[in-house]
Amino acid sequence: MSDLFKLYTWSVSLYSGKARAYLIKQGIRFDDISPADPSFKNTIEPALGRWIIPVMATPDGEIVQDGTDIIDWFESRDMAKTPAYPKSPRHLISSLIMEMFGGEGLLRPAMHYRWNFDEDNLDFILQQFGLFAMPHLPPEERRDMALHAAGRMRGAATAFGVTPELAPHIEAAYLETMAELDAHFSEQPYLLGGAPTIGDYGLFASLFAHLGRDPHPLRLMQQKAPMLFRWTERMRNPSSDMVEFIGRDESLLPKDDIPDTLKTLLRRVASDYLPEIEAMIAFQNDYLKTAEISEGDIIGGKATTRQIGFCNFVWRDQKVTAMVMPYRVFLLQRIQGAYDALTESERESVDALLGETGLASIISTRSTRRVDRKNNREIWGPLTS
Ligand SMILES: N[C@@H](CCC(=O)N[C@@H](CS)C(=O)NCC(=O)O)C(=O)O
Repeated sequence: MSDLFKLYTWSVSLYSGKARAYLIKQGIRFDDISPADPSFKNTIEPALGRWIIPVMATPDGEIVQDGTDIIDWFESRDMAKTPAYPKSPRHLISSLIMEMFGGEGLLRPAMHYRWNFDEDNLDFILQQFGLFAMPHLPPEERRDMALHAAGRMRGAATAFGVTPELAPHIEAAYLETMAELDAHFSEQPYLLGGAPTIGDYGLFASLFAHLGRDPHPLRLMQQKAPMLFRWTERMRNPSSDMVEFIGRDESLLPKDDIPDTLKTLLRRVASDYLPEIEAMIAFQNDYLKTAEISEGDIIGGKATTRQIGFCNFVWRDQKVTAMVMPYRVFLLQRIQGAYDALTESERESVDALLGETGLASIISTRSTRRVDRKNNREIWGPLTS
């Protein structure tokens, strides 16, 4: 039996990047395997009840789906070289917030910049989708099938709120966000100093496979945010890759310090993602009032369901409609759980930071029922109020 971990991924997959970057940074020996490999259909899919990546298979045959769960598998076994979860309170909470923002809050620009720039992107995307999904077919046969899959994913973009009316706003917001990320990574190698933490891995989801790899947004990043681009290289390098930060070591910033450039990014989460979080929780709490649910039920009734409905909210004076995905509540609860576990004085210092950055309600906006994960899927947990 191989002693290597297997990671079922492909490079075009947003969430795969998060898990892969973690394994690379921790020096864990693994093989990237395509889900087109027969073992995926024969072993992984039946175990999960759905087609989804990334999936990790451990040398003992354990199967773990989900970027965060893959990271936590190693963290809970003390196998991390540089732990993903900072020990000090403000570092921990801001890193968890950026995890959620990177994987979920940046999905609108990630989908927009992949699917709405066909002239620059489409040939490359179809070639890549065909290559990874159907490596056994001759290249000329792959394109038609990839086109079919692409049609499905364009549809999914709309469900995330990517519409023609919103496109100029998504672009304006992304340009601002990119500039803020560029300013941060001009001063810090990673979000919190000299080593990556969970927030870096979360951000890497959107900022690599789509925004840092598809031709149109990649060029935009190289032209407008070269230090952000450097960070996307750094996150794929087993070394700390901080050549431009002479004299820096691999430790996090001292004294639980949050640099101003990170405060700016937290304000960005408040302006660009908090309205959606609040609308999502309001929708879910309403849904929970009438839905017939028992603790332990698979959310949506089957493993393949990702959303329970649509919520509306206002962002940049625009009305946005977007899917409500309980997985996001799971990520939100991680922030809230970490906060609840702090001492009173630690909470005070976190409260000051969240107050200053407009994020106070990220702690108070709570679901009336927990979203938990069991057997690699989201389930309804106990009532919380
Ligand atoms: N919460 C999951 C999300 C994984 C996910 O959405 N993966 C996409 C590819 S990037 C997928 O497999 N989608 C297939 C589908 O939804 O049918 C994670 O973080 O691993």
